[in-house]
Amino acid sequence: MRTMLPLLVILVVGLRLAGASPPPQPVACTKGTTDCTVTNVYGSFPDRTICRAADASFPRTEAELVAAVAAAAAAGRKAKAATRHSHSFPKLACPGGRDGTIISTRFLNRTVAVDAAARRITVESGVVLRDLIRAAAAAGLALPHSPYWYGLTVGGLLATGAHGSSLWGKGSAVHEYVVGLRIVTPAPASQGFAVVRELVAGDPDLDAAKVSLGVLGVISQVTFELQPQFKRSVRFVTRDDSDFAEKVAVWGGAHEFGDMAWLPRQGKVIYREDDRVDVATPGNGLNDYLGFRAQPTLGLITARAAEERLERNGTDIARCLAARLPPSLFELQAYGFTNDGVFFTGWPVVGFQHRIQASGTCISSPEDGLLSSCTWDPRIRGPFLYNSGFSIALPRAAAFVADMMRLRDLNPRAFCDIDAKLGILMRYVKASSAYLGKPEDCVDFDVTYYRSYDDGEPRPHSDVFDELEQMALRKYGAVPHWGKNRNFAFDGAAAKYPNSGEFIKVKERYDPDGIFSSEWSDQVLGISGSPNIVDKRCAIEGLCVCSDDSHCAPELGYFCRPGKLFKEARVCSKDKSAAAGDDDLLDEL
Ligand SMILES: Cc1cc2nc3c(=O)[nH]c(=O)nc-3n(C[C@H](O)[C@H](O)C(O)COP(=O)(O)OP(=O)(O)OC[C@H]3O[C@@H](n4cnc5c(N)ncnc54)[C@H](O)[C@@H]3O)c2cc1C
Repeated sequence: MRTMLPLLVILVVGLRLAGASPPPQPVACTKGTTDCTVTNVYGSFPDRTICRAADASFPRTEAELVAAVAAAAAAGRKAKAATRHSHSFPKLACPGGRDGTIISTRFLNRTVAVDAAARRITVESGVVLRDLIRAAAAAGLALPHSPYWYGLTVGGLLATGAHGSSLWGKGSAVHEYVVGLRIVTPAPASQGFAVVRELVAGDPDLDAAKVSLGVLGVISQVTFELQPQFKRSVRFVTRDDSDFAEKVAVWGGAHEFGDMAWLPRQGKVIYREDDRVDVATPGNGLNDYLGFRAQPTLGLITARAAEERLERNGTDIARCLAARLPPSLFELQAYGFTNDGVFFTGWPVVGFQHRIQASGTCISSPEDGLLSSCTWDPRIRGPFLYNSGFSIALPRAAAFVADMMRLRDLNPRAFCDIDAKLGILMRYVKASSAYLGKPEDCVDFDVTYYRSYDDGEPRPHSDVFDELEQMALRKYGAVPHWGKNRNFAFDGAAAKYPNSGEFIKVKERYDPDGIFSSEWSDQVLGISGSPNIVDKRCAIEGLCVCSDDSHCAPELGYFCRPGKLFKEARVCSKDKSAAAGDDDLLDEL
C-alpha cells in the first residue's frame, strides 16, 4: 500500500521524526483475556465491523500454543490466529461466530535457529519481516524477496501469499522460500486434541500450509532457505506512458526486482530498475520509504480534513491540481532512499538486500504519545483508504493495461485520485505450486484510494475504479490478493485456483470440524455462502456489484449503470442531470 495525500505531503515531507507511536494492538479484551474483539490495522474491516471472540490466548512457546489449540478443539470452539498488527483488509483474522477464541502470535517472536552453512533460518511465526531479514543479515544471509512493508508477520504474510516483485528464480512470493514448517492442528481426544505436524520440502501438504488463509491451524515455526548476502542497485526512471502496455510484458524479465507505477492522469510511468549487483560494489544505501515513515498526527488529521473537503465539495480541477503534488514531492525526496542512510546524492542507490528490500520505520520508532504515527493509524481521524490488489496472468497483462489506458482516455480527470496516491503499482509474481498461490506467472496491480468514514457515502468517480476492478476480475480472470480488497472481489475467487480442491482436501484432514474456519473463509473458499453483502448502498462500499439502483445512492444521483468501456461491469455512476453541474462548468475553464 502506498499512501500519501497532497496536503499531507506539504506538511510533512522532509521531516524525520524520532518517535512514532506504533499501531495499537488489534486484539482487545475487556476482562483480562475474556470478552475480546479483533480488528485490522485500519480498525475497520470492509463491512465496517470489528469481530468478537469469547477469549484470547497469548502463547509464548510451542507447548503453550498446542495447549491453546487443544483447549479450543476439546470445547469444539472456533479459533483463529491473530498477529501483532493484523494488516489484512478482509476479515481473515476473525474466528467464526462470536464465541470463538483468538490465538495471538504476538509473543511467538523469536529466531529459533540460524544455520549459516546450510543457509537456513527458522523463526517463530509471529516474527515480523523486519526481524527476519535482520537476523538473516546478521548471519551473512538474505531472504531474496519480500513484501515492501516490514511490519507483516511470517505467519500472516505466508497465509495471504504476500510478495515483492520478481519473475526471476523462484519469484517474489515469500512462501517460495519455505523449506519446512511446524503447524499445530486440531486432533482427536486420543491425541490430546492437538498435534504438531512437521512438514518438510517435498511433502505435498506443504503446498497447502504455505498459503493457508489461516484455516489449517496455527503455524508455530517456519524454516526458510536463504541466499548469501547480496547488494542491489536501484534507480527510478519516469517516462511517458506511450509504450506502457508493451513494457509491462517485459519489465519483469529485464530487471530482477523491477516494478512499475502508472500515474494515469499525468500519463507517466515510474520504472523501477532494480538489480542484484556484486557484494563488492560500493554503497551502503537505505530504503526508508516515505509512505512508511511516522508522520505528525496533526498533519495527518489536517490533510484528511482537506481531502474530505475536496472529495465532497471540490471540483475535478481542484482534485487534479492537488494530485500533482505527491508524485513530484516523492520524486524530489528520492522516495525515501538514501545512498548512505542519511543523504541522497543520486541514482543508483546501491545497498545490501536487507536495507533495500523492505521498510517501515513507523512501527520501529519509540512511542511518542501519538504525536506521530503510521499514516493509517485508526486512533486518529487521518487518511482512511481502500487497498485493492489483483493479479493478471502475464500473457494478458498488456491487453489489460491497454484497456486501462482506454478507460483513462475517456475521462482522464477521473483518475486523479490514483495519481494522488502515487499511482497503480505493478509487481511481478511467479506461478506457484502452493495450492492457493498464483496459478500462473502474473502482474499484480495494487491501487490505493479514498475511503469515506461515513458508511455508504458515494465518492466522485468511484465508478471508474469499480469498472477497472470488475474488468480485471471478470474480463481478465484476475485473482484477488487474499489480504487486500473489498468483498465483491472475492466472489468466485477459489474457482480461479485449479488446485483449490486439493487445498480443501488437506483442510478436511487437518481440521475436519472446521475449528479454524470462519464465515469469511468459507465464503472465499467457495465452501458456503457468498462474500457479497447485498443491501442498500452495498456497491458504494464494495460489498457487492450493483444489480439495482438501491445498491448505489439514487437519492444522491448515483445509479447502477453499465461500465463505460467494459459494458458487462455494473457500477454506481453519477447521473449528471441529477447532480449539480458545477464540476462540468469549471472543468471547461
Ligand atoms: C502497509 C501495508 C503494506 C503491505 N505491503 C504488502 C506488500 O508489499 N506485498 C504484499 O503481498 N502484501 C502487502 N500487504 C498486505 C499483506 O500482505 C497482508 O495483508 C498480510 O500478509 C498480513 O500480514 P499480517 O502479519 O498482518 O497478518 P494478518 O493480517 O494478521 O493475518 C492474515 C491471515 O493469516 C493468518 N495467520 C497469521 N499468523 C498465522 C499463523 N501463525 N498460523 C496460521 N495462520 C496465521 C491469520 O489468521 C489471518 O487469516 C501490505 C499491507 C499493509 C497494511
